[in-house]
Amino acid sequence: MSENSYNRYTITAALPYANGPVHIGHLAGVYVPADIYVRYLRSRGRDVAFVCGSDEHGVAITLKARKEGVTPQEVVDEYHEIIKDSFEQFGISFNVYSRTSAQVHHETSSQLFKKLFDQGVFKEKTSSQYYDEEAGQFLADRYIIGTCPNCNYDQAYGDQCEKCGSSLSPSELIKPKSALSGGEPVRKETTHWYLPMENYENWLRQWILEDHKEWKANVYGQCKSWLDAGLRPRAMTRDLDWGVKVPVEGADGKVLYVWFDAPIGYISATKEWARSHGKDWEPYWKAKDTRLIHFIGKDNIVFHCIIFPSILKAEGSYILPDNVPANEFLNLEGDKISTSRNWAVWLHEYLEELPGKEDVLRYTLCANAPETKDNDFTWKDFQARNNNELVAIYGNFINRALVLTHKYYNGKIPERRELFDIDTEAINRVKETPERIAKALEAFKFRDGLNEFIDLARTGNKYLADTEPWKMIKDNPERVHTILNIALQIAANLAILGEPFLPKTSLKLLNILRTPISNWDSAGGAELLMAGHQLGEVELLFEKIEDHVIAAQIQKLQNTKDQNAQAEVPVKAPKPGITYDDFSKLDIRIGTVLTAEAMPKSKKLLKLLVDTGIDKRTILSGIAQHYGPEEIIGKQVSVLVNLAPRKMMGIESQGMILMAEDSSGDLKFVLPSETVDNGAMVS
Ligand code: B3M
Ligand code: ZN
Repeated sequence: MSENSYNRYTITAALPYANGPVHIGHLAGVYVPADIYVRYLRSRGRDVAFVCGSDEHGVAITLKARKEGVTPQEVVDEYHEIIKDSFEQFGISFNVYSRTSAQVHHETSSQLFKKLFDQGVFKEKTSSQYYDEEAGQFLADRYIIGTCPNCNYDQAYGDQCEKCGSSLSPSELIKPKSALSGGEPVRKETTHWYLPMENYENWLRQWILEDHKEWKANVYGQCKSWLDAGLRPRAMTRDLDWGVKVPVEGADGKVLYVWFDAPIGYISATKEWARSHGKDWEPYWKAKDTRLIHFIGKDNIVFHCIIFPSILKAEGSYILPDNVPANEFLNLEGDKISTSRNWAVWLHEYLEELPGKEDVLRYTLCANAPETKDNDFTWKDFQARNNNELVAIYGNFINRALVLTHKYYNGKIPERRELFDIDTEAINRVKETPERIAKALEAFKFRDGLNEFIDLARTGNKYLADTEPWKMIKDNPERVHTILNIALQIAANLAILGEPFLPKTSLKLLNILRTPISNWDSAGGAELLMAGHQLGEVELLFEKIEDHVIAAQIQKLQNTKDQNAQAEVPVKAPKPGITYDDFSKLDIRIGTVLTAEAMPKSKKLLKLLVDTGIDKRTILSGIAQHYGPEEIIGKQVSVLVNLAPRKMMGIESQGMILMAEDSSGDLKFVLPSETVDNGAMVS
C-alpha cells in the first residue's frame, strides 16, 4: 500500500527491560527515530498510536532480583518509574507507556497463547532439563554455570560463554553448577510448548524476501540469513515462577517465554490506551488500512520480523508490520556501551546534569544515528554539534532575524516590497524543503531529514549574510522590509519543520513568533506570518556549551573506566600461613633512594642506589612501568635487606623494595606514615 492509503498508524518502540535505566544507545537506536517519525505523522494530521512500555519478565530480571535480594516485582517497579519519567522529561511522545506486569498484559498474552493452543498450533514436547533439587526449580540457561568446552572458562553460562563468545547449550557445559544453590543440578523431565517455526518458513520467505524488499538492508539481510539457516521449533514456555502463567492444564510453575509475551505488550499497551481514551483498540491491530511499524535495535530483528509475525499469522486476525526499520548500535567514546560496566550516558543522569538540553541530545543522536552501521558518540562531537550547528546556524539565524525586526520595526512583521532573485531563491528553498524532509522521514532516513532541516537554517543564515539588512537599512530601507519579511517566513517554517527533531525548541520558537500554525502542510509557504503581525520578545534558542561542561562528562567516564579497572583485578588469594619465627627472620629497613636509572634492556627494572642506614647498596626493582627514575630520587622506601643477592641482567641486586599492588595492578610504595631515619627497622 502507498503511504497515503493508510488511515491509521500503530507505531511501536521496543519495550526496554525494566532492570536498568535507558541510555543513549537505546535512544539513538530506537526511541529518537521513532519519536521523530511519530511527531512527523501527527504534524501531518495522521491518526497515530505510539505505544511502548516496560518489558518486565525474563531471566535477566530474576537474576538481578536474586543478586539484590529483592523480588522481581521490586526490581521492575523501581526501573519502570525511572524509565517512564526519563522518557517523559526527554520528550518521547508515547500515547501510552505501559508495562508487561500489568493485568491487561497478562490477560492479552495468555489469551493469545490459549487461542493458539486451542488451535493446535503448538507442539508439546517433553525433554530432560537441568533441575536444582535444593532450590526446587528447573534452571533456565542463564542459571547454569560451568566450564566452557571451547575455552575452558569456568564461568560460562548454559546458553553462552562470555569469554570466547561461543553459544552453548546447557548439556555442553563441563561440570555444570546451579547459579541458585551452587549445587550440581540433576536432569529432570519437563514439558514445554513449541512454536513450529518451520511451518512458517515458506510464508516468511514470501512475506519478507519477496514482498518487503524495501526493508533496510541490515534487517532484510538478517532475516534472509535466519531463513536460509532453516527455522526450527522454539519453546514458547519456560520453567520460571516470574512471568505470565501458561494458561493450560499441567503447566504449573511454567510461564510464557519472555519473547512470546513481550511483543504482545504492544497490543496490551494499545488496549490500555484505547480504553482510557474511549477508543476501540482493534482497528490499530486488525484493520487493513492501519500501518504497523516496529522501531527496534538490531538485536531484536528476529523476534520482530520472524517470531512475532509468525505468532500473529498463526492467530490469523492481526495485521503484520509494514516495516521494521531497525538501527545498528551506538558506541560511546569508541567503546561498546555496557550496562554491566556502567559504560553509558544514562538518560536520567543526562537530564539532571544538563537540564534544558534535551533537544541538543536529540539533535546529536539523530545526526549521528547508527542507521546503517554502528556509530560512535563522543562528548566533543556533542559540543561541536551544539556550538557549531544549533547555536551558530539555527540559533544565530533566528536571533538575527528577530533582533533586527525588533530594532527596525518594533517587532512587527514588515510589508514585503519588490522581490529580487536572491529573495525568490530563498522562497523556493522554503517551498521545496517540507517535501524533501518528508521523503527522507518516510524512508526512515532520519539523518537525511535532519540535514534538510538544518540546511534550511543555513539558507536563512546565508540569505541575511548576502543581503546585509543591517547595512541596507541606511541606503535602501525599503529593501529591508522584504529581507526581514522573508527571513521571518523562513523562521516560521523552521519552527514547524523542526518539531519532529527538536520539539521543545520549536515550541519555544512558535511562542516567540506568536503563531498558532504548527501543522506540516502549512509549511513551505512564504506567507505564514502576515505583515503587521506582532512578534514576542527575543529569546536565545540555544546556548554555547563550554569546555568545562564537556570535561566534566569526560572525567565522569574516566572515573568509570578507573573503577572498572580496579574491579577487574581479583584480590590475590592469601598465601599459606607462617610462624612468628618465619616472620622474625625478615630484616626490613627504611632507606632513601640516592640515585635511580632505567635499565637499557629492560622495560620493568630500575637500578637504584639506596641508603639503608646500614650501607649504600644497589637494588634492581621492577617498578619502571609505574615510576620514572626522576620521580623516586630522595624517596624513602621499605627495603628487605637480608634477602639473598640476585644477579639480574648481569647486575647484582642486594635486597628488595617493598611495593603494594592495588586492585588495578598499580604498584605503590610501602612507607611509614612519617619520615624516619634511614635504617629504622620495620617489625
Ligand atoms: N526488552 C529489549 C532488548 O532486547 C527487549 C525488547 C522487547 S520489545 C517487545 O534490549
Ligand atoms: Zn568459552
